Amino acid sequence: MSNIRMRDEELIEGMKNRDRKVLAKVLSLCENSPERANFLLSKLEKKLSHLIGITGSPGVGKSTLTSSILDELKNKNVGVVVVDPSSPFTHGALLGDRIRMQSHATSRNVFIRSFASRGALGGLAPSIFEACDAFEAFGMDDVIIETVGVGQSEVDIRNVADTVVVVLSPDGGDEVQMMKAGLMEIADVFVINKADNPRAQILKSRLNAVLTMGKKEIPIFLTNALTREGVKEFVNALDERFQKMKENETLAKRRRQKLFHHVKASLRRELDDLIDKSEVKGLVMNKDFLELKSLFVRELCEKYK
Ligand SMILES: Nc1nc2c(ncn2[C@@H]2O[C@H](COP(=O)(O)OP(=O)(O)OP(=O)(O)O)[C@@H](O)[C@H]2O)c(=O)[nH]1
Ligand SMILES: [Mg+2]
Repeated sequence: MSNIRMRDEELIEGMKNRDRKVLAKVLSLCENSPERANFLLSKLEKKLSHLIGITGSPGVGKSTLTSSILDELKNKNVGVVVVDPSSPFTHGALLGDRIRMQSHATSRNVFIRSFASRGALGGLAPSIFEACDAFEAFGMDDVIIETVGVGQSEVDIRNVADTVVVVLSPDGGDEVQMMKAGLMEIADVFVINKADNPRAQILKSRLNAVLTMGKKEIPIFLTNALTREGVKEFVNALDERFQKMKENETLAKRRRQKLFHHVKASLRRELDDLIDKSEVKGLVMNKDFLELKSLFVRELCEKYK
């Protein structure tokens, strides 16, 4: 693994020079050839970006909120990953995402990339880890990851982001039911979007009542993503939270957890590839269970000797 191919050198140089075309290529590598991306990215210094996960049910306003966050973060370099849901009922909204975010797409300091999701309800693809590394290597201040659904996939936003923002909206039917179903455990911050809806206040008091039963203190923000009302306050709070996380042990702890899950996802992926390839090559023929198992383990050990 020690030789750097010429092409890799070019990519590394391009990343150092903050060449957006090269970033696009590296992000494609993250998706299609993640182990090569991991290798390349290990050669680059990384900025400690604030990795912000934005999650919540379809249609609560995650993309609109992301757009208004970008408006507030004008002086910062920001990477955005929109997880492309494979679920058919969100396809219309996805087109909307593109149109809404287009105003930012041409901005020099914002880079938006959509990623295919793996879970049926649009969880996170394992290569999200590499994508975050790529944005950090590019020197982004913040990275926003928009994803639909919680706990639907093998890779959870909680294991990727430094801060998980759970967005709720008053027009979603049984939001409080959803909170009980696991959102409370993963939320670091709640946003009740569509605050222009009078029921937003009711949702806030109900959420407050649920939260008082929990152990940790989770702030709630009310926003109108369309008019940007409440967004500045929310963005400032995110910034303050990140500064605090850096000062105390929380960020280091989250990053250790992220690293663990990154390695796990990467090993799983490699083992899967190895097993699939062995089958194609016919290596699985005439071997019994233990022989095959040790063959795969040996192959993987050989690679990392
Ligand atoms: N009234 C009101 N409408 C909003 C607000 N924020 C977003 N919307 C609208 O809600 C709809 C859904 O917004 P999106 O930003 O696409 O929601 P999303 O959560 O990204 O949706 P998915 O990506 O499909 O999960 C759009 O029609 C938005 O214009 C808000 O604060 N108030
Ligand atoms: Mg969206």
